[in-house]
Amino acid sequence: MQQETATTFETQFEEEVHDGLNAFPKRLPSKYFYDEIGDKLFQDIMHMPEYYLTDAELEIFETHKAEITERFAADGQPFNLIELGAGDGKKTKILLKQLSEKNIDFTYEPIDISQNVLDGLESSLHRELPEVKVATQQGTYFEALERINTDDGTRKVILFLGSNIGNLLHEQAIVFLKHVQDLMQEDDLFFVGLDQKKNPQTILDAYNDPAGITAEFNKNILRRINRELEANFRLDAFLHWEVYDPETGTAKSYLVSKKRQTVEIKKLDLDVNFEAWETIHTEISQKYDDATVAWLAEQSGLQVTHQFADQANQFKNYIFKK
Ligand code: AVJ
Repeated sequence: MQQETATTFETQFEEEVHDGLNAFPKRLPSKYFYDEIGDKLFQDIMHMPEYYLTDAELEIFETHKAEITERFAADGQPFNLIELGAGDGKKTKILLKQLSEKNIDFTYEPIDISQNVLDGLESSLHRELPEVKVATQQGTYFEALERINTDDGTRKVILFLGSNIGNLLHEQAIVFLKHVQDLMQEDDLFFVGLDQKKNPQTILDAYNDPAGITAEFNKNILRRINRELEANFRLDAFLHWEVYDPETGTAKSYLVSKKRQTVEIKKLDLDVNFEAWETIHTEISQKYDDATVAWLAEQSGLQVTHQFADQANQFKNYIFKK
């Protein structure tokens, strides 16, 4: 039996920061980028010319909204349109508008970790599309998935946009997809946005912009540790570094210590030593191709039934069923 550690943690954040910075090589989970400042920085990223993902998915929705929503509506029975990690809903609104113009009966159920984000989304929807039925749910994907599990049997169309699944290694993505698969009924659909393999330079530019917004976003995790765990990371003593492996399709973000230094994290009672040029791995952003998507689906008990691409084939949205 493994021995219990003496340290107990108040939050999962404390535990993951502790474990990640004691590991070799060091790592921190990208989900902790998203506090109030991080949400704002990600909004800025989505508006950068180099971050092609958002515009490409928007183009797909504009071009294919008729076919996409027809497939969602299928048999004409009412359905729940559930979105995992809804954010500002900018892209989804294109589909919501199309569905409502076609008088299709559905309820939009956006799920997000941030109540703040959900409140903003709900009020903008009441203003822009007052006829759309909205039921927001606050929570993590997995809490949300549990709630989906206990619903009333109405047909489900689950949205997971923006290549959000790309933050997961294939192995973790399969666990996630299996969860979703397990909660799906025969006629339910799963609509997923996945960024595609492309010119490696385009990917590096998207994750290493000259204005340094992505660097700020990456370093925000240090800012957050400073604030929430009483630490003294100096943000200018770390470098944002991006690599992309065109063979595996994995983009990786690092924070690199520019010098030998020690950082104190008071709330964890921890001193973290960095050698000069030592790394913290903070994020992966996986890129896909059709063969990899088919393999992931097969591993998770899903099938790809349709796919939609932008003109330049930068990004694709796939419809999966059980
Ligand atoms: C929100 C996970 C899709 O990986 O492309 C943007 C986050 N990181 N720039 C991505 C992100 C750096 C983004 N996702």
